[in-house]
Amino acid sequence: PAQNAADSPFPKAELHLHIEGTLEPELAFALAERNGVTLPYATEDELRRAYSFSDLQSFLNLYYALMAVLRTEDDFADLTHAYLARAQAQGVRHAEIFFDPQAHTARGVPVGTVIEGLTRALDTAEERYGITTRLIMCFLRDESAESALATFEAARPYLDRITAVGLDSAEVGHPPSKFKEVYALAREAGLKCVAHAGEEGPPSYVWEALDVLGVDRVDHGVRCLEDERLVARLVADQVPLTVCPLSNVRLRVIDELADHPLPAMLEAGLLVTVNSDDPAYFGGYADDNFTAVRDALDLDEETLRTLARNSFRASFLDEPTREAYL
Ligand code: ES4
Ligand code: ZN
Repeated sequence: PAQNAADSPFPKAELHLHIEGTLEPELAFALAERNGVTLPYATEDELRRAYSFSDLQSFLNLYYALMAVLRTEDDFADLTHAYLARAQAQGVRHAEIFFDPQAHTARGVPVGTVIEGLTRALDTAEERYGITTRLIMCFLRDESAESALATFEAARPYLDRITAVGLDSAEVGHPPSKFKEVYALAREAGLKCVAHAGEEGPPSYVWEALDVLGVDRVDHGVRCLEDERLVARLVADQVPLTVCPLSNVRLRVIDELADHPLPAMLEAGLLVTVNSDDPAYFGGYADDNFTAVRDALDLDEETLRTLARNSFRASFLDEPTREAYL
């Protein structure tokens, strides 16, 4: 019988996943109770009803508010274990995980608490879940360049646990060039570089991510299609784009999944991957995104395999490990 992606998900790498975006209502309430934090929602159902977004900012407001429950190393470790268990069930064999240190340091949680908690869980991931992992430290682009620099310096003692830096949060009005200096420091320290660009922001932000920040991958990047020269550049250099289909629908970057430019992006020769972004908020984890695009866009098995292969090609795994998946 034909394999059903839902009950036998094929191996894939997840390259665009915010760990704070995996906070499910159930865990949010459990951690609120454990930490004596009062949430502005009475029940899990009431919270779930708030998951209706009009744009990126309307989502970010809830995303940052719910983080109030994350306070201790245990909280970050529990959050990470919950994600890894779900990812394993979805065929994820490798995960490159974003975290937002400033969203926690701003609430008085030291960056060391965040990183120690995350890595305590991640250190068990290969053995317990069969998932290799990397950590990507993101700067909040709607905070200042100085704040990003201070965050990078505060994280220096932990850089051996961090593979790359990234850039996220409210995009429009905060072009990549604002963070030129901290990206130069990150590269000097031997880190890879990625940045969200071309989600809500214009193609010029993708150009800046490439030419000013020197990114190795672009997160989202779907608006690149508005600029023919940019597409040609991304294709020529095979710069990976970490596309998040369910996220794009929930944040109204596109109207509905059937209109998603994923097929056009593949057709153009772009190195596209499928990812879940903030799965607790957007209605699905890694394989749920694969299944959703398969059904909405009528993708054949070969295309799904290409997308899965792309996810390993685009990863920061070492060459031999990557090759073994291709
Ligand atoms: C995010 Cl979907 C998205 N875009 C930008 N920043 C983010 N942080 C968490 N999810
Ligand atoms: Zn994202």
